[in-house]
Amino acid sequence: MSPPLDIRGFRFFPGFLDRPAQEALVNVLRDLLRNAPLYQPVTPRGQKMSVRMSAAGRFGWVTDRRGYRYEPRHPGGMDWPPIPEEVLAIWRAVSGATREPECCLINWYGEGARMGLHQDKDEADFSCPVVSVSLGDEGLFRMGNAERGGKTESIWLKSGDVVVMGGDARLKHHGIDRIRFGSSTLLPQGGRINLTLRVVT
Ligand code: MD3
Ligand code: FE
Repeated sequence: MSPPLDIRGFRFFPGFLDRPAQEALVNVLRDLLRNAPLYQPVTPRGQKMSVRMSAAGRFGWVTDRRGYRYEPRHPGGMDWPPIPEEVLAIWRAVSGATREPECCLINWYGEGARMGLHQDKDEADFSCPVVSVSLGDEGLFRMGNAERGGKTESIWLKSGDVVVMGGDARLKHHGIDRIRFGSSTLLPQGGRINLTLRVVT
């Protein structure tokens, strides 16, 4: 495993998953999403998000009119499926954490979907990193600062890339400005999947 590239404390592992590993992961996720379907979350202010979401693990991150939070069940009422072994293996290889992730959030970006600059602050222990896995179309990832405003830096995340956000980077603002719809052949219908692995409690 090559050492990661460090940009503002975000640690990048470009091409961490080769094409066969990406395909195997998509097959696992296809099964998982049959049991925990993607849905369109609504912000506390009542805006539909452009990203569709689901999750695996003991908790899934959800948003609706009642607010942002982690929930032990899918909005449809079922338990979240377990985090697949293939995904846990990525966490163990790159996170440097002793704890196991309790949530694998699944974000699906169709044409035109984006995610505004935000911080991830709904977890209890910011000493644990967050690990992101990108699959499918490229996404323009913007990295900012722990405070609001200031300069930002962007990088295109490609299918198979893994990013670790720990230490100083854990509370930095970040978002996805846009995707290059159709830039990857991994997902036959196009789009981008991002997995984020988190310790919640
Ligand atoms: C930096 N997802 O789900 S992954 C999110 O590609 C989220 O779907 C984006 O931001 C996506 O919250 C970006 C990279 C990422 C994920 C979590 C972070 C960066 C992070 C948590 C803390 C700091
Ligand atoms: Fe985030």
